[in-house]
Amino acid sequence: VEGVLTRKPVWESQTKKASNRSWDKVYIVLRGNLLSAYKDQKSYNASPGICFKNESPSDLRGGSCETAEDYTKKKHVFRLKLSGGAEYLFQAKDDNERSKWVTSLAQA
Ligand code: I3P
Repeated sequence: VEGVLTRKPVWESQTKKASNRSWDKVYIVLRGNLLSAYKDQKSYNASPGICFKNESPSDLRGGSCETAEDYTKKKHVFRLKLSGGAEYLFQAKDDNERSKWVTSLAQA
């Protein structure tokens, strides 16, 4: 599963708010339990080992993913929580795309 999403880091860990809280357009790739972000699809195709801002891929095991009904500033937003406490908001292009991502990420 892969595609363009807009992403905002919210929590870095259970107790630490993310310092960079701005929305970034990223190319997201889910492979097995690992979720990686890339600058764009071209960058992913050219160098799949080099992630957006040199981030490490996120292990989704033990995490959770659901629509973010409480976040009302943007539409089609969902929330991803990782087992270590990190949390992100993602914006999909429509509700259908959001459903697909939430289903895939919740299962990973
Ligand atoms: C952030 C940016 C985000 C905003 C966030 C700001 O500033 O404006 O869009 O989140 O608010 O800190 P910057 O671009 O300077 O990093 P929202 O879009 O959700 O409002 P926050 O700190 O309240 O999360």
